[in-house]
Amino acid sequence: MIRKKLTTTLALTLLLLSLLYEVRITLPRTSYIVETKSELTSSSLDFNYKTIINASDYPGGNDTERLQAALNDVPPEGAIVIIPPGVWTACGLIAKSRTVIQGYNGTILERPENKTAPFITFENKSEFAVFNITFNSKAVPEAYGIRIIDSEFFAISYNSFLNFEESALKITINYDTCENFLITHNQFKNTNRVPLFLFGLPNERLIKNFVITNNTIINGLINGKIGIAFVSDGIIANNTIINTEHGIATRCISNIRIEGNLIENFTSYGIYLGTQIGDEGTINITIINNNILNGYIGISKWYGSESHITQITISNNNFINNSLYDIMADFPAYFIDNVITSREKLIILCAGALFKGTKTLDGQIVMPGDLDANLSIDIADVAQVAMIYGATPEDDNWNPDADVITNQKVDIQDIAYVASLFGSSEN
Ligand SMILES: [Ca+2]
Ligand SMILES: [Ca+2]
Repeated sequence: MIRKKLTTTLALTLLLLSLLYEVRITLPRTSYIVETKSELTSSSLDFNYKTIINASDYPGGNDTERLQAALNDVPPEGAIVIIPPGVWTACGLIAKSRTVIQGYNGTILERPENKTAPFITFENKSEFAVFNITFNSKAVPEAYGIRIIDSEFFAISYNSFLNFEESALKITINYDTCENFLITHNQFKNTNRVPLFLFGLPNERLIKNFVITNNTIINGLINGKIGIAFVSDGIIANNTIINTEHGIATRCISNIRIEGNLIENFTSYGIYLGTQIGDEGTINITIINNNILNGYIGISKWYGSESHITQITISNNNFINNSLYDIMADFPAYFIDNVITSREKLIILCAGALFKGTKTLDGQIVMPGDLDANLSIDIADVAQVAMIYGATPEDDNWNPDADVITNQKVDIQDIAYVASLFGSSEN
């Protein structure tokens, strides 16, 4: 009965969370509450279990045994397992439902020698959290941090993940769903191979209803990024990703908002919208108010060859100083009021990519198809493109601006694109 009530509360909370993304977690002495705040409303994900378990009270041959004994002692109605400050050399822990694992004042879990098991695994569990613990994987290959499988109603917050060569936090499904969860205020440092990873199953959206906010990823040149694949109904907001290979990597996602993230100094793609054969594709994505700076390509589809990408809005972002392109528009989307470094840093490869209010750093409007630069698409623009129909860079009359859908040829796609914009204006 108690559980049912709690679950109902949590369900309501997470419904609200799907609309919110400013998440604050408070950790008073005996109450563990994940709170959300916004101008509209507030709510909480409440882990206020009455039983407190102190891991120091448990005997064992090593720290793994002691911590596991403490976790085994969590009663069905739930408990808060406190791991006191200090270095605990432990991994391979298995946690139950209704368990809050709580560190404080510098609780560190360090990977034991010659062990590659995840630090903690939650499989088919609900109503749990991990707060305030530093995990140091000591750069051991193929060793994960926290693994969460087929679970719901959980929070992973205020932790530090150091020196991981495999996903520090990986959320997957085997048979069931993973839903209603928060990942907030964690720090990932020197973490490679997708430190924050949500990976569902193709053509399913069994990972859903999540909020990923205020996390920091620093240093991860081997596939360091936030990765989400085959997921739906989530928010990725206000995260900082610096010195990595990518920023936010997606593949086949639905109903996702990517907002207010800082992605800086990446060697490959800032944000990409990957696809995969056999999946329904990427649908209804809003990418807004992000800063994507000093990388290689700011935004692109990049991954996969399928083109089922629809209802994408990319607005009010800064794509600045990316060495190849700020925007590689190889997917259909509405690009609205974005700032790029210069005209040359925008390439359009897909006729479904439409632009409004794009500006360069020095304030110039970039209006693809406006060949005479009068900030409106009129008959003169359409005529200029049509006049050199068939031209390639070898021809005397070649005009790269007429090759709007860039393929080194002025063809029917270019004419159709400009004609479809007929009458539009940036004035
Ligand atoms: Ca014009
Ligand atoms: Ca062309």
